[in-house]
Formats: sequence, structure tokens, C-alpha cells
Amino acid sequence: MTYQDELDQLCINTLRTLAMDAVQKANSGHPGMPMGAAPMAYVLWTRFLKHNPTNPHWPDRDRFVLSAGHGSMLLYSLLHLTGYDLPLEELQNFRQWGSRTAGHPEYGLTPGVETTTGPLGQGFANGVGMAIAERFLAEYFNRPGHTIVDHYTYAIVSDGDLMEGVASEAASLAGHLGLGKLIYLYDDNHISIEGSTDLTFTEDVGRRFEAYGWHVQRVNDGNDLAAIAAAIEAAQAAKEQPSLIMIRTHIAYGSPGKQDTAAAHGAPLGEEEVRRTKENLGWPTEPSFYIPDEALTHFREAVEQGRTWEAEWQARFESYAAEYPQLADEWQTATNRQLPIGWDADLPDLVPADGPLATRQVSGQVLNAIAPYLPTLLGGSADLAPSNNTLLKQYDDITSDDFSGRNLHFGVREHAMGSIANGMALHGGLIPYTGTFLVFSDYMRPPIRLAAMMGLPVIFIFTHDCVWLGEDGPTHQPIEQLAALRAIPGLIVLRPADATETIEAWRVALTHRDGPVALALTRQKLPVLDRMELADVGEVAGGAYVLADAEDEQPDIILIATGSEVHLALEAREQLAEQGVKARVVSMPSWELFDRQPPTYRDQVLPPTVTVRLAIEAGVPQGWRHYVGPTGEVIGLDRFGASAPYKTLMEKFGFTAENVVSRALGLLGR
Ligand SMILES: Cc1ncc(C[n+]2csc(CCOP(=O)(O)OP(=O)(O)O)c2C)c(N)n1
Repeated sequence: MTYQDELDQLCINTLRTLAMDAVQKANSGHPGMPMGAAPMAYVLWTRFLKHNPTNPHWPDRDRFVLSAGHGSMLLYSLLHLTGYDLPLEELQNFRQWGSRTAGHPEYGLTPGVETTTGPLGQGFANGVGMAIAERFLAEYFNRPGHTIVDHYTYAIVSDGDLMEGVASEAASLAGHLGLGKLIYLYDDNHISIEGSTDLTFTEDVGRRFEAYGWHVQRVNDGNDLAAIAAAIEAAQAAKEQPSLIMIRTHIAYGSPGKQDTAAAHGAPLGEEEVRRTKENLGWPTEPSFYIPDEALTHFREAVEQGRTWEAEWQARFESYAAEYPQLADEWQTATNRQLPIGWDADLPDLVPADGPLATRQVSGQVLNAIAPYLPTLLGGSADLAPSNNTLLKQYDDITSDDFSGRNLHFGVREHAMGSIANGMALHGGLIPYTGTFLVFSDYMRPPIRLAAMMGLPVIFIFTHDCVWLGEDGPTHQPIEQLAALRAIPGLIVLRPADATETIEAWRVALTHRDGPVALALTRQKLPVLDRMELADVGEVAGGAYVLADAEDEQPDIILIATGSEVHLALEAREQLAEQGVKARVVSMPSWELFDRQPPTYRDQVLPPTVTVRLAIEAGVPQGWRHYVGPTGEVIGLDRFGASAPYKTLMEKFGFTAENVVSRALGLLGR
């Protein structure tokens, strides 16, 4: 063995033993994966990964995603060893309250963690979004002789990742787009929780990925560093295809009793087995968390190297900024998650005579009005662009040969679309949006949840927002989806009532830069409300506002509605007035925004003294009790919809002004 070979082994065994020790100390976690994948991680992180441990946010760093997030100790060890701000004590506090070493990697908690992983397949698809972002930004910003965007996206993916459907969706799109700078290392250890992958996963993964258009290589020995390095080089050279390097590894490598067993997947090896494994690896059994000086020194070379890389990039950026000051400004604005001044200059101003208009149509107008001002606004739909009105009409499509367009076509892949959009947001520099029908938000729930958890500024456009989409019938009619989205902490859901509210909803979506927003938009046309007569729209950002009121007097009843049902409430209000009932109509496009307002504001909109309240929304009533109180009622839908023209449905389901009036009178005891 040469000195280098010995040093390599020392470093790799440091990764293995840190994982074993941390999991043992926490008495919980996943030691097997880090032990088997340590060599590939070592090669990638010490010979290829372009990163700067002292500035994890350097924009042109290579991205590294540990998609098999249960192997988190592998990542934490790499971060600590290469010099990120993650002291050894954090590794010793693995999985404990208040530590930065959570069970699975969490974005924003641990410096150097690029995305929250753990739900298998998500990291895989996030990486595809990062690679799309890199290519798009390179196309937009780079100039001859001035390359400021140029990096790889790497991931370690596991059997579980590749079994998940979302990975297949994302892989298919990545292959289609020819994302040559996407390089995935597959920890092919033949073991998952229930045992051998022979139980469920016997397809030829390599050929599957070849069929997707990926460049596929096989490394038969996961400890063969030279072979792994050669494969990464070959993957880099395959410039027009994403790469999968299938590396045959052994879970819990080095453990005499647990290697190649499912027992090593998600439980500590046990004190005795840890000792035997260390002996087997030629490692001192004491102390635990032992890091040999030579290993640390070698890993820490990343600090100086990283500083140099970033300094070189900074110099390149300065000469770029000197030559292209405008572009450099745009770059700064985009990467700081800011909006350029004047981005809203061309927002439409719509009046009743422009209507009736479906809110999805207005949303399309907004998108097209802001796109020229927001060059890094990038998104598309899962094959429903004509219905979702998500197309940027003045721009071309993104294709494998040409990333200068602005329209992404996700194909019928909602789940991956959400995860890819998250990856685009995580990469930074982009304002990502997606489009599909509201009912299919169910297909996107995992990434929406993660976007909320990570505080990502992704805009999820959902059209066909309730049963009134009509003839397509109950499979396409959302009933419980609004409630389900509202249940996600940190997600802002907006269901605007007309054109003006839609424009304001978009304003909220674009200025809300630290979390995701879901827009629920109608298929059917709605009148454009007369803002000369009704309240000004400025309060959409407040979540709810008084749209029409009982002039200067305490109302007898408050009608609260969202979206299309606001029009019903307005109609009912007029009919009630004829019967001497003073009704206030509150338009409530967003619960979440309303809940954030100070009590004084909320009490102005929903005065505690007015306890007779009726909420109207074409969806499950769940949650509305909170706003109507114990003496209020809800006109909602506790059943699935039906296939019929929407006006018929409105009548059959009791969404008529007459029914609202009669329910209101009932509540008032008249
Ligand atoms: C979506 C999702 N389903 C289930 C799990 C629970 N889980 C964690 S790891 C794993 C499979 C482990 O197999 P593999 O990916 O091969 O990891 P290894 O055993 O090699 O560590 C499962 C089912 C999860 N994390 N995410």
C-alpha cells in the first residue's frame, strides 16, 4: 500500500466509524449506508466536489444531495471533516433536541445541507431541478469568455430512491432534457429494510436508466477508488446525458456480524459489534469519535481549496460585472431572492367591463405581464398549460438543445414537477412555478410539504379549483384539497374571487420570498367586481377583508366566502337587504394570511360581537368552524361532486343565492 492508499483508507474508515459511533451513542439511526457508501463519498468529496466549506452559499458551488437521507451521518461527517461550521460536538449530539444533526438532513438547519431529504426519491428529483436551474442560468447569464455559472449536481441515491415513482418521473425528464451535468452515484447494496432487494426490486436498473437516455456505468467494487474516480470522470465527459454510476457496495461494510444484512440498515450495530467492526477495520476501539490527525488534515484541505475556488470565481464575476453591469445586477437581484424595481409595471388593471373572466385567465395575463421583468421566472405545467394558463407566450420552450426559452414542459409528472420546482428554488436564482389542476395537488403533496418545511419560494398554480369545473365529474373535482393544503404548516393558500383579487394574489405570491404559495383558480368565468362600489382590494394581503357592508351599522350576519362563492354571497346580501337583513360580505382569499394579522385587524373584519355567521365554500367544511364560531354555519360539500354542467351542480348542491338567503334567515331565526 502506498502512503496515499493508507491515507485514503484512514479517511474512509473515519467516515465509517463516526457513523457507527454517532448512531450507537444516539441509540438510533442508520449506520449501514454510510459504512458502505463511504468510499464513493470520499472520492467525490475529496477529488471532485467544488465547494467552499467556509461559504456554503457560494452560488457556483457544485451541489451535493444525499438523497438517501437516512444515511445522514455520512453527510454530517463529511461536513465536519471538510471544515463546515459543524463541530464534532454536533456529531456527538446526533438526533438530539437542539442539535444541528437531525435524524435526516434538514435544509437551513445544518450548514452545507442543500436540501431536506428522507422521503425517498425527493432528493433525486430535487437534484434534477438543481441541474435544470444550473443550465438555465448558465444560458441566461454566461457570456463568451465570462463563465459565472458552471457546476455539477451530484447525488448519492439508494435502492429506495430508485424504487420510488417520483425518481422515475424525474429521471425520465432529466434524460429527455439531456442534463449532462447531473451525476448520480447509486449505492447499490442490494439491501433495504425488509431484507434483500430480491424481494421486490429485480428489474435491470441500468437498462431502465439507459432507456431514459442516461449514461450508465457500473462499478463492481464499491471500495475501488480508482474505478469510482474514473467513472465520475467519464460521467463528466458525457456532456449531453445525465449519469448514473451504479456502484456495488455492501451495507455496513466491515462489520463481521452485520455486513450485507438488513439489520444494519436502521439500528445501531450494538456496542459489541461496534468493537468487533473497529478491530476488523484495524481501528482503535477507544476513544469513540476518533479522528486521526492525518485524516482530518487531508479532509480539511477542502477549506483552502474552497476559498481559492470561490476567490477565482469572484474575480471572474468582477470582470463580468465590469463588462456586463446590467446582467451582474440582475444576477445579484435574482440570487438574493429580490424582485427588480418596476417588476409590476405592466400588471393589468381590470374593470367590470373587461369581464367576465376566469381567475385562471387573469393569472395567465399576470404571468405574461411580469415575465419580461423577471428573467429568471421559470416554470410550466404538467401537460395542462393551455388549461392552467401558465404559458409565457412571448417565449420559446426549453428543449434539450436549447435552454434559452422560458417554458418548461414537465409532462404528466406532477410529483416530480413539485420536487423539481423545489430543486430549482433550492439552487437559487430562480422564481419557480408549477401548474396543474387543484385535484392533482394530491399527486404533489410530498414536495409541497417539503417546500413548506424548507421555506422555499415556489409558486404552485392550481386551476379548476372546485366542483364548478363541471362536466369532468367527481374524479376531477376537488373537494377536500383546499382543506388538505391549508393543513400544511407554512403554506399560503390563496383562492381569489375575481380578477383584481387574482392580481393581488400574484403580488402576494411574488413578494412572499420565504415560503411556498398555492393559488387556487377557477376554470369558469366570474364577473370582475366593481371596486368603485365595493371595497378596495388592497387587503388581499391581509387574508380577508370586508367587501360589502351594512352601511355604518352593526351587521345582523356576516357571510364569509372565498373564490367563486364570494359572488354568491354578494347576491345573497342584496336579497337579504330586501328583507331588511343587514349582511356583511367578507371575502377571505387566504386563511393563513388572515391568521397572521393582529387581533385588531381580525376583529374589524369579523367583529366578535357579530356571532351570526355563514361561510360559503365549495369544498369540505372542515376548518370553517374556526371562523364561523359555535353559532355559525357552513355551506360546503361533504360529498364528492358529480358530472354535469356547473350551473346544474350549483343548484343541486345548494350553492344558490336563494339557499344562502334561506340558511341565513334560518340562522337569524326568521
Ligand atoms: C417515501 C419513503 N418511504 C419509506 C421510507 C422509509 N425508509 C427509509 S430507508 C428505506 C429503504 C431502505 O433501503 P435503501 O434505500 O436501499 O437504503 P439502505 O438499506 O441501503 O440504507 C425505507 C423504506 C422513506 N424514508 N421514504
